[in-house]
Amino acid sequence: MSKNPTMASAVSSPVVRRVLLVDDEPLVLRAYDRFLGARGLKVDTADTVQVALMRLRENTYDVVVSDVAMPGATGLELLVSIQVADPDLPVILMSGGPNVEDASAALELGALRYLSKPLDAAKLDAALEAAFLRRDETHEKRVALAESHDRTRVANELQSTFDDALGMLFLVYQPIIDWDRKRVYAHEALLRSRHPTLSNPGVLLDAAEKLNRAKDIGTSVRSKSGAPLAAAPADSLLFVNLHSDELNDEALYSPDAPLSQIASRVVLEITERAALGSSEEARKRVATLRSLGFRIAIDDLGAGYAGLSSLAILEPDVVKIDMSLVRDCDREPTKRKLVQSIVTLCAGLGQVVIAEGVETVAERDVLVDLGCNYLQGYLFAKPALPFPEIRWG
Ligand code: G
Ligand code: MN
Repeated sequence: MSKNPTMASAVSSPVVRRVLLVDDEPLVLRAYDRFLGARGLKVDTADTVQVALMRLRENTYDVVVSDVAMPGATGLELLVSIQVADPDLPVILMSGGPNVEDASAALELGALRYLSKPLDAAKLDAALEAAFLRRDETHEKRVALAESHDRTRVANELQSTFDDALGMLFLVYQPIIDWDRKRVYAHEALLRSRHPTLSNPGVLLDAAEKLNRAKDIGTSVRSKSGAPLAAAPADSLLFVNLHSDELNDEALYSPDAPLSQIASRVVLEITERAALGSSEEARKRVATLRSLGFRIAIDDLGAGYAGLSSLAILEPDVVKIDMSLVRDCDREPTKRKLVQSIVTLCAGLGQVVIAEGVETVAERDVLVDLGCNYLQGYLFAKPALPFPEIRWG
């Protein structure tokens, strides 16, 4: 950054402004953190979009200054999430390799500025000043106009961005293997989108939830996911993730629906990520799905949101152990004991157990030793277009 420490007036205002600074490069993060701190701003940092989203949930900021190119989700994806959650929060994007497509996408999606790195101090000051001005103006406007037309426009734009992403949705498939018999037990269909800014499935689902459109994603996934099954190994099953909102979608229960036609080969995965609603209601709905021929799996068992009570409520046919319990199970005795307990419990209940997210040979060997014969993870195959090769060795 060029050294030109002229203080912008809004930057030196008596209100302490809070900045969220996002960049995956530690050196850049530290340098800009210092620069902003020297201007009397209160700075929080994040080295990934995921961390940034967590900070945004926990704190209130006056501006977000974010890098564009980062591994995982990009600054543009962060921008979209912010536009969904708080369209009045100004976002300044910065890029080490600025290009016209990104710049126009950024501005179209509502970024306040798109700056190139290394940042020019005067330009950054001017952008911050504009951000704080806008923050104050929008705050006043909001108080005056509860129902702002701007908001409707932004919401409509977001709806249309989301519609575009929905139109570009496709599925990848990850094998679940039967280790003993060295064959494919099933494939899990996993959601992806070719949309340039809403491609990360987590960000897409987040946007869907905020727009109350999770059902629409489910409809698309359910209509597409079964198509490649004809080319899958005979008798192999298809695992499809259900969002809990889909349980309230009558279309899910139609005997004429595409998935219902192949229900005997389909296992529906349910998590408690969003609440299941009343347990009586969930029980009834799951019973209806079973009467159509579907089997039921509990997804992510052992993650924060999938509690043991879901076993009692849903009485699943299949239990998927979350990858947080699988990770390093060869080195962590407590994880081994937890896996062992789940395997024993599920064997007693006649349930199939699958370990998710297996990444190393050591994890695989421990899981097999513990009696967990069904495995899924990058060690065997990453999710890919139908159907990825399996590495057995
Ligand atoms: O919540 P659910 O279990 O459906 O999430 C599956 C996600 O986990 C997918 O997005 C998939 O890409 C990812 N995944 C699959 N196998 C592995 C793995 O071995 N390691 C990691 N880190 N992620 C995995
Ligand atoms: Mn799943």
